[in-house]
Amino acid sequence: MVDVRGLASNALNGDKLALSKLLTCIELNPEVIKDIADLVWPKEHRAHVIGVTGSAGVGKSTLISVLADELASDGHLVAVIAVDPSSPITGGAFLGDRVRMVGIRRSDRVFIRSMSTGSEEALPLKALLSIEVMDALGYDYIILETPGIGQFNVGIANIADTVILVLIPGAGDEIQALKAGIMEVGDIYVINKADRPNADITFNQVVFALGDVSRDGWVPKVLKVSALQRLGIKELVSAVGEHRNYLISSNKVKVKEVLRRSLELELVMKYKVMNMFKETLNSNNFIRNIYESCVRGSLDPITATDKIFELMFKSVGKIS
Ligand SMILES: Nc1nc2c(ncn2[C@@H]2O[C@H](COP(=O)(O)OP(=O)(O)O)[C@@H](O)[C@H]2O)c(=O)[nH]1
Ligand SMILES: [Mg+2]
Repeated sequence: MVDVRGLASNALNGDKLALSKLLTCIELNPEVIKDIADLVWPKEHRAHVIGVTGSAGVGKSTLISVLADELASDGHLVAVIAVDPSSPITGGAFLGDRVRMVGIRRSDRVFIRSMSTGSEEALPLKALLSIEVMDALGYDYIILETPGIGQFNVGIANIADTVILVLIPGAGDEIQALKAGIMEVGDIYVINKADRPNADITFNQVVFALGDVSRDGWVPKVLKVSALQRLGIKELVSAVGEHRNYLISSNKVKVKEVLRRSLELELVMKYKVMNMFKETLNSNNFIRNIYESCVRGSLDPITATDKIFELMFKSVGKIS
């Protein structure tokens, strides 16, 4: 048995290895949160969550690495959660405990966590719970790298306080194709790899595509950056700061927090109901029979679900 409380209290004292192990425990079994809730559950939201999204290869990992380093050099504690398995800053499966720190100078203020194990479906829940725990541990910024495809990306606007959408020179076609989706999601648009030709063209295309859009008083920012050459990073940090100030002054920080928590609760409920279902499927013959009738086609799935829920929640009522 892992001493989860011990790990949590060591993590609270700044022990990164303990934090890493704690997050692994939570990933394997989110139920352990119950054992440490009094220690790590944030009473109030402090950390600023930055979501960084964009297609594979646009330089998200590289950008996050320099952004984290820049924030750390300003004295902030920064945690990075990369849900991209191919992420070079975490080295993917090469690292035993999947933790590494970037940079050399400010490395002790940056904690990196790669989340590539398990089903993609479970990733948002794991990422959210990890965010909550790291928030409680006093991290000022939590940066989330998400691949630009798949379902996870859709939820990023709900999870992050500030969404950075990364594009590269020549992304004009992509902007056209995904115009509605892409242009709705970002608070800050970064044209990365601006050391390459045609960055200005793409910059103008993004500015044009955004038009005069203002979302509740926030006008999305468009920046040219070269993560590789560390150009435009300070401007990016100030843009994040401006967006953060905007969220605070317009009281939207609370709104985002409520969105995040409500998504979290929803995901936990789904997780627990599915687990309960899998358990009872093995142990309860009535439920097994309903399931069999449904998969064989003699019972419709809605009626089957109603019947299964009735039995499942009846047995829950008896236990508690
Ligand atoms: N020229 C140039 N290459 C970059 C820049 N940022 C990242 N790259 C390169 O782009 C490739 C993909 O970067 P990566 O950070 O893994 O992209 P990700 O898939 O979006 O996380 C790597 O070879 C990086 O070195 C940049 O600003 N300029
Ligand atoms: Mg990456």
